Amino acid sequence: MNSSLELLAAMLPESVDAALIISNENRRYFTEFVSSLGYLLLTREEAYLLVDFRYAEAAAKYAKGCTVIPYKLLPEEIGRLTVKHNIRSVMLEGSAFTLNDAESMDKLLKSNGAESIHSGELDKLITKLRVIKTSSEVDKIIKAQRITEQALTETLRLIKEGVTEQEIALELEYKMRRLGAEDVSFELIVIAGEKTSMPHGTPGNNKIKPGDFITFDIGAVYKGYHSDMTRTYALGYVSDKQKRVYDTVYQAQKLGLEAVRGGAVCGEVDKIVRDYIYHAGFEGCFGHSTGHGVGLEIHEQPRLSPNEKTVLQSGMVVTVEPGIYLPGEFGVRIEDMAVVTADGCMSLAVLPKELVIL
Ligand SMILES: [Mn+2]
Repeated sequence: MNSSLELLAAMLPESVDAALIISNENRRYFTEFVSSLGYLLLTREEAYLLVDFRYAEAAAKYAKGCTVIPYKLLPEEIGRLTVKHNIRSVMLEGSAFTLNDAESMDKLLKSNGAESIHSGELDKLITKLRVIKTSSEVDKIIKAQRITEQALTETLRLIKEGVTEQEIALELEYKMRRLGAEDVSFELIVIAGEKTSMPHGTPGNNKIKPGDFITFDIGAVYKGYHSDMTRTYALGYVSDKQKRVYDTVYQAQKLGLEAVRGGAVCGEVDKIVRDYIYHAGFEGCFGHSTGHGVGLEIHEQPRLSPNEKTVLQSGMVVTVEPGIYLPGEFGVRIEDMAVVTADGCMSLAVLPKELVIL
């Protein structure tokens, strides 16, 4: 077993003999093996990765810390391992099973004398491990971030009046992949003008014109790890109101990063950012959370949202991304990722955040 599997095995409650992990992200987290299907069965003594013919050769070569078993009939292998390790109870990864799959797994385990547990506890144990990033995980997130920043820097040179949001988004994605990204973190958000008031607007044929804000909410995936960043630029000139909104978001984002540190409560970080925006005269114009964890998934624990009681710990990676959105006019969002340390945080972005007029 490798260290992450050993940690999880040690966390299993006494009443439980095994855990069954089936989500792509968690199989990858524990074995480093990438596949679209597979069953990771963990007992206290041993970890097994059950894969079908498509992944048999690759898994034997690349999966870490587990015994790879290629299966023809899954029930036979599960049955054999249940008997071999005298498994009486198995925790299922509740968030990954559909109702139908859980029902079949319950039946299969029951026919081998084992009961399945759907308490959600396994998911909580895995989250507890994944929420604290190792230095090698942080390195991958930083690499994904650098790819994003370089692609954006190169793409900014192409921005001029008349270029469409979609053209810019395509260019960005192409550049990210050329720079080594295996994917984009999500459908890239490149929106301009009035559309910037929609936090998750999608790029279209809208042509960029002078006086527009252009919002980039973008990220790349590197070795499974995501990056997430938002910058808002202007073309040609800005109005006084645009400038005031930008400055407010800029200050709020700075305050948020200053509040992120080991021991801080997530909801309190959110409150500092939100209060600042509301007191600046924009109450009701910031309707989403201040931030979220990032890693093998783009949105992970912890959440920097109102009243969230989770306490930040060293090694967590979170975004800080306040925004102000004025429907029918424009919006501004600024977002960085930061890794939490004992007495503060280290921002993972190097691109400046002061208002840039292209
Ligand atoms: Mn984000």
